[in-house]
Amino acid sequence: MAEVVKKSIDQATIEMIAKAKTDECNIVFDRAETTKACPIGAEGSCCSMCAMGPCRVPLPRGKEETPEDKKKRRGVCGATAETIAARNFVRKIAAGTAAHSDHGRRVVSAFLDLAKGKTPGYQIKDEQKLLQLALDMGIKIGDRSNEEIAIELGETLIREFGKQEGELAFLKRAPLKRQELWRKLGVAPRGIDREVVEAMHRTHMGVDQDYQSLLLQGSRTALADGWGGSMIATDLQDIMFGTPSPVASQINLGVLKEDEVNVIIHGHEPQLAEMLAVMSRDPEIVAYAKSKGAKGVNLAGMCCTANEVLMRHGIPIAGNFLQQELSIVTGALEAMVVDVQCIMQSLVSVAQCYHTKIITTDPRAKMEGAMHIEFDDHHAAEGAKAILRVAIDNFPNRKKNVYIPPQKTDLIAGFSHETINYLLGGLFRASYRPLNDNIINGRIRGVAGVVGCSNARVTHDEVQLTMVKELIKNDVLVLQTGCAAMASAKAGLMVPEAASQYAGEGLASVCEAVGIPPVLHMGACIDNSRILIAATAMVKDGGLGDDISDLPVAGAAPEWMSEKAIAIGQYFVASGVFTVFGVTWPTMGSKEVTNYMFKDFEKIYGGMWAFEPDPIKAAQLMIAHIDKKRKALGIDKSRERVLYDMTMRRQLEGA
Ligand code: SF4
Ligand code: MSK
Repeated sequence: MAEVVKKSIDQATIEMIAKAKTDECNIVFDRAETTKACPIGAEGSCCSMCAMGPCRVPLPRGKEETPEDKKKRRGVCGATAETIAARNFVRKIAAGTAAHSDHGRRVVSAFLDLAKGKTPGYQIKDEQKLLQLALDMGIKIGDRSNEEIAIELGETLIREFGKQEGELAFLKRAPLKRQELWRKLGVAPRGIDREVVEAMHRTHMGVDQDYQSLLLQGSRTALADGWGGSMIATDLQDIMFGTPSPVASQINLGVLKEDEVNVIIHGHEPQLAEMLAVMSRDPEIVAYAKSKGAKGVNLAGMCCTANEVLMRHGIPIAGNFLQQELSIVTGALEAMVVDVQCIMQSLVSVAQCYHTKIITTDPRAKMEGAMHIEFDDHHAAEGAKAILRVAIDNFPNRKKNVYIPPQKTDLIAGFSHETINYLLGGLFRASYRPLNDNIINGRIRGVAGVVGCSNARVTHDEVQLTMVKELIKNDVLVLQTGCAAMASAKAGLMVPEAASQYAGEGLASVCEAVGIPPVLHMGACIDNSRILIAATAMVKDGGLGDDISDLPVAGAAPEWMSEKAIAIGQYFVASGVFTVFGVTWPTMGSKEVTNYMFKDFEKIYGGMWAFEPDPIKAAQLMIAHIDKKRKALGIDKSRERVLYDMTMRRQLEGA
């Protein structure tokens, strides 16, 4: 058991790892032991951009690199270790940006179909956000119908992907100073697809061979993700499915039910998940489930799809990235329905140990051995029902080895930018002013975004949780998305009561007055764009400088694994945020490139990267950065404390 404990600190996960062993089912935690990470690839020193390679140019082991060693560290074409490390890094950014942005493109196309009346199952849920976004984009409202406005908005936004000149429209949402800096540096993205294609071109054999120039294109590509593809996806999803507001739910494998048909939705895009959420309660589907001996259909989420349907429907979450196989290991999962991103290919072989059906639904993401039921937005209800019937038909096939671990934890999610604005300022004076005031008076020391994945190379959930606890203990308000948010939620940090238990005195007093947890769930990976908007709102509300880089804020992805995390990190850095990653750092093979990103970037962007696998040390780096910014703003000494309690907020609203 001791050996199992090291793999995770989450009890449900620990129990399921042990069950997988008993059931002789090979899972990710086993493969992480048998398949060692390649140290040369991990440090970014392997180039496979042409057939004269792959060329490996690792740092010398066990000794300091001499100038002579450095000269020898070249590929067959002469590419230096610097060029190779930077090229590999920029390709990760391009892949991450492509993933988020292809998601965004699919959302725009669903939005256009909705506006044209081609998808009867969906409606415009947030009219106010539609009109606001249309105004932001310069679209005439007048007496036009919502549908007419939506068509023009969708057509305008779809052009953002293929635009060749100019700059992305959403860049205008950033603080003015930041926009000017991007223009001066030449990193303001022109079109989303254009930046990804140019990044792939410039990293091809024999093109851009100056690491600083390569990294500029890395920034431009990443900004096309954060202020482009991801932001478009978040905004249109809110319009179609509703802007999240606080919602209570539960998380962990204990949300699966012994007497119901369990269906997990896993992946990233919410269209299908939304329809499954509705159809799982359909009387015809419930009756069909009962006809097979189950009490009903129990829908739960996994990874970022889970965050999407949690935020809008309160659907419970079964777990984060490293728990996807384990939900099958319970023996109680009838179907896992997947779309795109973060879906382990091993799901099919794990399912063979039990009775689970793996159902792929997206033409871009098929899996050998899985059942494919292609989801079509135009016939969404029928598609969702067909999938649910497959799951229900599978209920009688459960084997004897069913065990659902009891762990499940309460959480509150749904802290969109709009919700935070309202909670802090009240309905009539929605604003970040009270947050800024509490930062200025020192009750809140700063704000940290802790995001990203779980990674089988470190103890599951431990790194995130240790970091988040250290931050809130030191009065840093934590905003979270993705699988990192789930680690905190499982540990009980996402309920208002966590404030008095885990947060420092100042942060706890603000959380108690407003009635919020000290760790706020802001959504899925693409919703990191909400954090950019929140940071911009803090700048615009005044008192904390005139750019994101002036704010006492920091970012982290302590258990990252996906290329999307690198794209996210780079757009945070290029937006002026100090960002710390854990686990491993993919340019370690070049000290020059790494130093450039860890030091010189600050002079260029006002934000920079850092790598620190120890979560306490990483949190302390973030706190030191926050304190540095507080000092620069002249708010390092606590001022008179103005706390907006409920009474004061009511007075404000009534004024
Ligand atoms: Fe080797 Fe150069 Fe080809 Fe890369 S591009 S594989 S360094 S020869
Ligand atoms: S799902 S990208 S493991 S956060 Fe977005 Fe989780 Fe990372 Fe996938």
